[in-house]
Amino acid sequence: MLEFEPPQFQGHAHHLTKETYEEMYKESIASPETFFDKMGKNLLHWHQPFTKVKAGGFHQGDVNWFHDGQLNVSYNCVDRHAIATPNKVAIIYEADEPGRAQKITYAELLRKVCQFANTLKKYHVKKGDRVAIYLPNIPEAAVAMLACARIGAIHSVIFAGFSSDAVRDRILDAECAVVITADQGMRGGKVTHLKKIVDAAIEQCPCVKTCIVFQRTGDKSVPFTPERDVWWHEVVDNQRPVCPPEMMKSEDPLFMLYTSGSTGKPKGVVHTQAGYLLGATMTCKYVFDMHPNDVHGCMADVGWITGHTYIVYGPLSNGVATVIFESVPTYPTPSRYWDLVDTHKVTQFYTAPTAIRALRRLGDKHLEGYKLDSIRVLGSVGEPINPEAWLWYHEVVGRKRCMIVDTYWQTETGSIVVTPIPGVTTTKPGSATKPFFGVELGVLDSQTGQELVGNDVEGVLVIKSPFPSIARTVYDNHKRYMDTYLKPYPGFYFAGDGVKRDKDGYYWIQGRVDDVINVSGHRMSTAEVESALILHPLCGEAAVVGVPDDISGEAIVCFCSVKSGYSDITELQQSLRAQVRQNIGPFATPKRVIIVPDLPKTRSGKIMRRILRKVAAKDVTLEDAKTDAGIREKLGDISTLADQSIVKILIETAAKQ
Ligand code: 6R9
Repeated sequence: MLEFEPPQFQGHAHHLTKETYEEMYKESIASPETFFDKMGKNLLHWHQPFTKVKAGGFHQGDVNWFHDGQLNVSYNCVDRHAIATPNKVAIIYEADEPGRAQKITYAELLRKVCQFANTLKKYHVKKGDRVAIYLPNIPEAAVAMLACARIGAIHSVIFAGFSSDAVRDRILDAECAVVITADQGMRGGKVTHLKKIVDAAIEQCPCVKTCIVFQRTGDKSVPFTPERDVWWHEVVDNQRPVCPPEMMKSEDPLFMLYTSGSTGKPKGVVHTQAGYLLGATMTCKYVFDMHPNDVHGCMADVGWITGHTYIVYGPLSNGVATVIFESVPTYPTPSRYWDLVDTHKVTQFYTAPTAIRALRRLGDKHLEGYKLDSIRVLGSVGEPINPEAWLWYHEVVGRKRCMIVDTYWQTETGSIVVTPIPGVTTTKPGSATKPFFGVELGVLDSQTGQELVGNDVEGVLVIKSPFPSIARTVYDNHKRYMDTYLKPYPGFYFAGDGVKRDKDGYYWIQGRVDDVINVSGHRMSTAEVESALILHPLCGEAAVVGVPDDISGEAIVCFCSVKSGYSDITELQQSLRAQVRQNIGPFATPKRVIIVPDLPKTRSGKIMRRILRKVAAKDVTLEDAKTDAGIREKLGDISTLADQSIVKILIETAAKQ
């Protein structure tokens, strides 16, 4: 088994050493009140200091932290640095078009945030109101988020790859009166028609009164409804660049972000002010070993939790420069990331395994001539990273001198929960290693719910006690929060992932144990994709499974039984794929659609997905299908199926299509 000692840099002191880390971790678990009292006071600016650190728990679903304290998140992320270091760069905007980077200082950011906060007020947004943000990965997205935080509005950022139906559902669920978007988006040289998509969505959203439109491309043909729409530049430039921050109670909601679970309907996961900000700030400081002059390069999109925490809130709270990257790793060439790293002297670089695998496949020549010597920490997030990709990241990108942090966390955890620590942790490629401060993990037997103690065990991952940045509820549906996370194994937070704890107590995340598929780090539930397919006029029934994929980690395969009335099967498959794109977004496009006469169902009518998973992954072949014994050997017991003959038909059909 490969292991790597954490690198030490000449002339650079890490925040933590093996000794300080051990002591701090122990305290964070044994006396969380003392530990987080210090962290909360040292890392955040409080308007009204807290006296109570922690209350509530997983049994009742009433977790709360620092509840009598008051602060403002935008003050912590912007004002305090604008006061201390006004001319320091806060945001580096690396636009889609190469060579067009722009820098925004903390003083400038403060003015922009204030002007936008005043704009929101002008359109009657008040504390507690929900604001939808559907923007490309541009600084205005961060400005809009921070402006909401400044006045206490709850932002709901909707990733700009979602289709109009998905945008509509999210706006309606949160009853947003204001939507912020752009005329168009630019990604990898391609235009996306954001305003058109938003228009189609809000036609069906009577709650929307105002749509603020940022001019990203300046396209003249963009639709504009004067009674409802306003141009960002026209209204914002008129506002006063001063706006006093609203004082927020620690447990007031900061934002909501939709994520997929086992059912078709996305959940609006709610994060609160102080606990979330502390998690974001602490993990940036310790996991990325952030120092004042760092340039943090998180390549995610602000539309996902990684962008919220590690592009916007975490780095800005620490007062460093954060990169907002609008493009894709292969545009205009597969050297784009490395060009960006050398140009901006990026010190922490954070991306997803899917990008690492894709770049690895394209060859090392794209890294030739790049120094990459500014990087100290290389991070990975979103899905398990296979050891080959890890080693490539370490050797070819990190030149064997950087710390690799494989960080495991979720939309719901708000910030990183399992990770190596620079200067401290011996890494093993493929393992996210050990829990972060305040995080106590458990491994349970999925059937009995019994905790598996000791090392060398495998089961489902749970978190045993609340830490500051854990999500507090699902928007307008606390029952769903309880049912999804806290009821499955009472007293624990159920993460939905399988895990192994090895002989050294290292954690190896095994992927989801529920019906969630992870395509290039995008979380989707099988039920969500199935609901989209059913909307197709010819689709009778659909079952969706994930199959392993070399680049995207997993890919979507759909089995559909269809009504009569189609002539060309290829056309039908195309239109079913288009249906999913249209209903969810391009990132959810199925890799394959297999048209089948029927689905494999048990006598009680449940679809046996494990059969479909094996058929889709080609784990069972035509050769196996020749005999019952062959089928049984590959698929296990299928005796509970209502009609066992369907299995052979499925294997044959899948092989042909
Ligand atoms: C931050 C983020 C969460 C799910 C999570 C797990 C998978 C994330 C991982 C990882 C293995 C890692 N996941 N990081 N699996 N190793 N380092 O991705 O949030 O979009 O909510 O996804 O992603 O399955 O449960 P989110």
